[in-house]
Amino acid sequence: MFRLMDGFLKNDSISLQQDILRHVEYTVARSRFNFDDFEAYQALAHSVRDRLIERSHDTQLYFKRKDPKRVYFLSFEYLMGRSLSNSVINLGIRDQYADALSQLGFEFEVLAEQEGDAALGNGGLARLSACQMDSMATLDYPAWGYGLRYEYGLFRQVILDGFQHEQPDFWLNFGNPWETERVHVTYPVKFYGVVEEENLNGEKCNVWIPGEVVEAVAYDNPIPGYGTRNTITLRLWAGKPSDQHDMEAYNTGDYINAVVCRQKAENISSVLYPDDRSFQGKELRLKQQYFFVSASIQDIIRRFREAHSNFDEFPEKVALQLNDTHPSLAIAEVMRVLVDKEHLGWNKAWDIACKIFSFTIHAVIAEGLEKIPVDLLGSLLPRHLQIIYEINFKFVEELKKRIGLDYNRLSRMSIIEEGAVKSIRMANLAIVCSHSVNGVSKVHSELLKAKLFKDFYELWPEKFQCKTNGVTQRRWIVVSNPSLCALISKWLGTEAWIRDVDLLTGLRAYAADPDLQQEWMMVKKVNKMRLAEYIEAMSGVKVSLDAMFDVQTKRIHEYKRQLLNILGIIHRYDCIKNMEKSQRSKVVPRVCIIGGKAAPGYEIAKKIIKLCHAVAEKINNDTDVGDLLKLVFIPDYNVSVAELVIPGADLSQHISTAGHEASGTGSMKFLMNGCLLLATEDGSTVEIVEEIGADNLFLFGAKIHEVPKLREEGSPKMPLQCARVIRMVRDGYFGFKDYFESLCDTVDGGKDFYLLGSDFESYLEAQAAADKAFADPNKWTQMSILSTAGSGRFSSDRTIRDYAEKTWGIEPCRFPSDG
Ligand code: DL6
Repeated sequence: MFRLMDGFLKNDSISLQQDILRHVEYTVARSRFNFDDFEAYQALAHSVRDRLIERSHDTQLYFKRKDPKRVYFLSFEYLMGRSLSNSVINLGIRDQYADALSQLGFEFEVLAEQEGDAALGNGGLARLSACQMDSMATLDYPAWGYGLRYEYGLFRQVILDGFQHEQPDFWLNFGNPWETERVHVTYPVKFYGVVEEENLNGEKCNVWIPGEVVEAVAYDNPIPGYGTRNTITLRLWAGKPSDQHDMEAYNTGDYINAVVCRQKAENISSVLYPDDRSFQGKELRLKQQYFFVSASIQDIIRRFREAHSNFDEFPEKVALQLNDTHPSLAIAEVMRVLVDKEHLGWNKAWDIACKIFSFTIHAVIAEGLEKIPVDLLGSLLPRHLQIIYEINFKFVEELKKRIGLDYNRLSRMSIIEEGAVKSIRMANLAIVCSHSVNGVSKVHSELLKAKLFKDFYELWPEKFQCKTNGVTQRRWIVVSNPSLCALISKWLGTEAWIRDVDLLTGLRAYAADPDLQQEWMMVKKVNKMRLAEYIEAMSGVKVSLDAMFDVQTKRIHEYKRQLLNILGIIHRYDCIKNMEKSQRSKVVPRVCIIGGKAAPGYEIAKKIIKLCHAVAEKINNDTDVGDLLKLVFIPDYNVSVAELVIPGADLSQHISTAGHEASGTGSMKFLMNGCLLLATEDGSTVEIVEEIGADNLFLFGAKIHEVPKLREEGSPKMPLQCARVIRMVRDGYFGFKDYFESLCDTVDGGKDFYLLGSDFESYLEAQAAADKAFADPNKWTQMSILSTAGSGRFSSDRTIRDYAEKTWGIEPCRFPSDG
C-alpha cells in the first residue's frame, strides 16, 4: 500500500531556476554560465518534464490502486503541436517559470518559440485527437491514448515561385524532451507466415506461424490535465528490430541481410502517410496499422492481467475507442488473442469484443472509406483474414434471418466486397462489432443514418449516435490568446470557465457594454498586430491593421472551396479596379489570408495554391488598389501557426459544399476567439447557428438537401460574375494560362461538382453583409463577443463527457491532491 504524498519538486521561482540550471549543466551538457536560447529551451523543457513525470507516476499509481474502468483511445494520428506553454499552463506554473527565466536573463515567450511542432497527423481528425486527450486528462478520466511515433511527421510545405514543394519533417532531429522511451515496454509484433491446424487437448485449433517479427517499443508522452494533478499518457509505438529475428540471419552467416532487416523493422513507424483523402491499399500502411494495434492490445491485456485473471471482467474494465477505421484491425486482433491464445471459444470472445469496442467515423462519402485488398491482408496477416471471414460469415447468416434473402442488401452490408479487387470494408467490420457508432456533428450523424450506413442503421438504430466534435479552450484560448483569456476572466470575475466552459455564456450579459467592447477591440488589435508582423516576415507584404483580416486556413481540398474564396477575391479586385475613384472610400479594406497544405499527389489542390500566389502577386503589387485589398498565403500552416493566426482573425471562412464536411473544428477555434464566421450550413456550423443565432454570422449557399438537384442542373446556373472571373484566369490575367486550364474546367467545364457557380452569388452577398457589419465597429464587436459567449458548447470537454457517460461507461478518477 502506498501513501499519497505531494511531489518532490518545488515550484517556487528559486527552485525552478536551480532546476533549469541543473538541466543546462547535466542534461544539455552546456556550461551553466554559457548557453543560448535553444539550450535554455531544452533545459526548461526537461525541468517541466520532470514535473509531468512525477504527476504521471502519481496518476498511474492511483489508477492502479482504484482499478477503474479505463478507456483506450486508438488513433492513427495526433497533431499535438508544441507542448511547453500548454504544459506549464495546465500545471499552473507558467508565471513562476516566467519569473525564474527572467532572473536568468531569458524570456519565456522567446524560449517557447524554439520548440518545433509535433505534427504526427494530417488535419481535422488528428488535431481532434489531441484536443480530446487534453479533455480526458482535465476531466480526470482514466484514459490512455495510443498511436504511432512517426519519425517523419507531416511534410513541411515550402513555396517556391508559388508552387508547393514538400520537404521531410524530421522532427526528432534535436531530440524530443517530452517523451520517455520505455525500453522495458516492448512487444513482438508478427507478420506474414502461415496458419496451421493443430490439435489441442482433442480440439482443433488454428495456429499462426508468423514469418517476421518486429519489436514495438513504447514512447510515453505525458498529457497534463488543467486544475488537477491527473496526468495521463499518450503512448506512441516505434519499430525496432527483434533480436529473435536477427539471430536467425546472423546464425546463417548472412550479416548484410540481417542489418537490412533491422532497417526494415525501423521503417514501419518512420513516415506518416500525407494524404487525408482516401484509403491507401499499400502494404506499409497496413503494416503500420497492425503494428500499432497489436502492440496496443498486448499492452492493454497486460495491464488488465495485472489485476484480473478472468476475461469475463474485461468489458467492466476496458473500453476501446476506434478513432475512424484506421485502427479497426484491433477487432480481429482481440478475437485472435481471445480465441487462439486465451482459448475462450468464439462465442464468448465475440460477446466480449462487442461490449468493448466503440467506433467514430470522420468521413462523409463512401469513397473516403478504407478498403483493404483481401490478397494483401491474406499475405500479411493470414490468421486475421480467416477471423474476418468468420465474423462476416456469422454476421451474414444472422442477417439473412433478420432480412431474408435480399441479396443486394446482403452484399452492400457484407464486410467483404466482391469485385475486381476483393476487399475488406473496414467500416463495416467496425460497425458490426462496435456497440456504438458515432458521427461527429448532428448533420453528419444524420447523413450516416440516411446514406452512408442506412442499411446498418435500419438493422441497429440504437447503435447510431451523435457526438459533436469540440476543441479545447485551454489550447485555443488560454495558451494562444492570453490577453483574451485575461479579459474573459476579468469580466466573468472568475477563471473557472477554463474547466467549466459553459460559464462563457455569462459574457452575453455584457455584449453591448461599451467598456467591454472597447477592451475587446484592443485585444483584437494587439493580436492583429502580432499576425501582421508574422505576415510581413513570411511574405514581405505589409498589411493595414484597419483592414478586416479575413482568414481561410485548413487543408486544401476542392470540397473546402478555397477556389471559391480566390474567385471571390478576384471579383473584389475587379470591382475595385472598375470603380469610380470617388467610390473607393466606401470600400471596406481587406486582408485575405489563406493557408493550408495540399496532399502531395493532389494536383488540383496544388493548382489552387499556385492560383492563390498568382492572384496575390497581381493584387499586392497594384499600387492603385493599395490597402483596399491584399492577399497573402501563409506557408506551412500547422498547429503553432494556427495559434498565431486564429486570435488575429476578424472573419473566417468555412465554406465547404454542403454535405461534405463531417464536422469542421477550425470554425470552433475561430469562434472561441471572437472571430465571425462566413459559412455554409454544413457540418457543425448548423449547431453553431443554433447556439449563437443566424444574426451573428454570415451564412450562404445551397443547403444539403438542395445539392443533388443543383448538381443535376449543372453549369446553366453559372452566374455572369463567376463566368467573368473564370475568364480572367483563363485569359492569363494572372499568368500561367495553360497551367490553370484544368482548374477552371472544374468550375465551368460542365460539371461544377462542388457548386462554385451556383453558390457564387450568395457567397458575394454574404461577403457584402460582412463588409457592412465591419463598417460598424460596435455592432461587429458585439457579434464577436456573442460568438465567444456561444462557443462553450464546442469544447472537447463536452464531447468527452458525452463519450464517457454514454459510450465508454467510465467515471472520473481524480488523484486526491490540490496540486
Ligand atoms: O472529426 C474531425 C474531422 C472533421 O471535423 C472533418 O470534417 C473531417 O473532414 C475530418 N476527417 C479527417 C479524415 N482524415 N483522415 N485520415 O480528418 O475529421
